[in-house]
Amino acid sequence: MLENLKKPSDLKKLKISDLEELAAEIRDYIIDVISVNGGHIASSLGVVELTLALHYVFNTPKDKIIWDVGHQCYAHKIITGRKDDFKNIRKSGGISGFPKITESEYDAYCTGHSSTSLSLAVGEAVANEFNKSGNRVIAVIGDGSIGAGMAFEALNHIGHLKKDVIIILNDNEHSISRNVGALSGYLMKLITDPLYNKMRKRSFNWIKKIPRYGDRITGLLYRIEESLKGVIVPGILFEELGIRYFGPVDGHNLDSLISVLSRIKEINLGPKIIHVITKKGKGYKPAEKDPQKFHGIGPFDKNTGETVNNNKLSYSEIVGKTLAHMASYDKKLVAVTAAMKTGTGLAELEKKAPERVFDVGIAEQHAVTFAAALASRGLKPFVSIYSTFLQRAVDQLIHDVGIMRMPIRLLIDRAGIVGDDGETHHGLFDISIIKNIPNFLFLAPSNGEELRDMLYYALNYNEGPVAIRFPRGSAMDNSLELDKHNDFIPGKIRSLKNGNDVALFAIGDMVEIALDLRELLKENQIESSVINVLTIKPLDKNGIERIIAGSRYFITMENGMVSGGVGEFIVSNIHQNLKNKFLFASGFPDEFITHGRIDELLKKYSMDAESLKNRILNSIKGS
Ligand SMILES: Cc1ncc(C[n+]2csc(CCOP(=O)(O)OP(=O)(O)O)c2C)c(N)n1
Repeated sequence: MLENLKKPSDLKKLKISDLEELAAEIRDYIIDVISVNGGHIASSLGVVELTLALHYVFNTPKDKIIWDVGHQCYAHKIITGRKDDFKNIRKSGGISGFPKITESEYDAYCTGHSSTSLSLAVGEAVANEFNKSGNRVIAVIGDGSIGAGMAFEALNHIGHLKKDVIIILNDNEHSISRNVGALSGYLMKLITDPLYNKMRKRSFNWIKKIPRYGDRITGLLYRIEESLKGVIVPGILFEELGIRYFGPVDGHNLDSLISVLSRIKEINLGPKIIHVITKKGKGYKPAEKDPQKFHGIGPFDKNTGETVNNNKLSYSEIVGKTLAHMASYDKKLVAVTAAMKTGTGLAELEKKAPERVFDVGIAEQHAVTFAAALASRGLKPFVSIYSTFLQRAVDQLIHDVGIMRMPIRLLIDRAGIVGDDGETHHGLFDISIIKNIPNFLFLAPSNGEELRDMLYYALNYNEGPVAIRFPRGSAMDNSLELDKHNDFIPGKIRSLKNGNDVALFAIGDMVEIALDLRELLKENQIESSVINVLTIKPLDKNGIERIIAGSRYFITMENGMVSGGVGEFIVSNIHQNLKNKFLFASGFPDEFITHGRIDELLKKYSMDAESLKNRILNSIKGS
């Protein structure tokens, strides 16, 4: 079936039983490819039927399907002309793991961060009306993502504007971990409460019976039903906001999905929300059993679901284990995560002290401001957020933390490029943002041991906010002792190797590359020094000037944007007459960096040791 499917309109020729068969083929194909490439498999497996039903009923690409977060788009990609390309998903030169407008006309928007779909959908609906296009817009948003502030802002606007927006609430009871929060409890109530279920039957019976007499009569029936429903079940949140609620619907039953969507398509009277119940990981037993593990996963054994363990501690694990240890003797230590308990390592602390970990849901802005208040009353909050998602909370860092010098301990995980997830997920902007916020102490460890020491330092640093940025991946072997530490002194560079020709100022994970680079330069009779910058702010101006004064040239190396980065910061802060020794700042240029393996991307942007050696040799020749 899949072989013959060239575009979504081909679906319309199929019978429901054919679609069921097709869904099974798509699942097998997703499992085959993702077990090799890695990816967001559990969410994608959960929406195979929903994807088929949407493309079956609506007229894509004119009608727009907006996938919130976008990690559930694999079936969508497969049936929208990218079946063969899917084999190379997330690989260098292959298709992206997220919807991407440059990749296909069926991808309405680029997504990767959560909770943008409702704002996009209402914008589309307004534009459709202005343009008299007659096109429809459908936002597919998960029960985790609908709890974020941005989604609430859009719901508020949607209920007010009353435009033709169709919202599919894809409820699988999970965010990455099990979903948290009052809204998630409320959704559960909608599914299980007998009164709501009575209403569900009513609303479905009603939509099945709508005669096709044109909008005026349909509108009248609609309003009668609306007021009746209000009497039977007062207080359905969405209805109160002015958005018609339909559901719950079994998201794996193509018959129900297609019949409900077809009827809803007929009614273009204002915003509607269809509550669809799906199972995360559906159809692949290991993922159904452990949807959290299979949310985003590297390559795994298809038969067993096992992944390879490299016996190394990741930076996030060092965070989790070190905080767990410190929490055992410091009762003021608390931690905050925005729906990333496992990814940030905080699950480790939660095992030891569940009452000290606050998972606030997908709410980075709230996480930061909440932590500011905790800090102001003497608690010691560690707020761990991926660099890319922290972009959501820039104003909170300035307004609620920086200005009042609130001593939050901000852990910026996945700083730098992250590889396969691509441009929506690389953490390339935190340096330029944080180093420009007054009152922040800003640190960057180059290995797990330094991170550990900085965490101990941060615990007792109360003069203002401290931010620590560290990359994705392995930091140290398992033997690193986390219940001990060395004293860390901020504001001081660490000189690792001496050499008079070129000084290599490296930040964070670039230190390792600088050490390799030094060896390559040596083979070319160039002696270089390697300097671990460690503190981005305040810069060790004297230490840096001393090194530059003793070198013929210098370069800077960072895993972030060159523009607004540490290199520029160093150059602008040093004494005028040292500036002519500067060769270049290595980092990422002014463009969005696509997906690919980290080593491939470093090479592509001439940030690996070999390319840097060549750049240095050429620059010296030209100087
Ligand atoms: C702003 C932002 N914060 C965090 C994330 C990381 N993240 C990716 S998916 C996800 C959970 C989404 O849950 P839900 O909407 O229920 O979708 P599901 O994974 O269940 O399909 C999170 C927290 C993100 N993509 N964007």
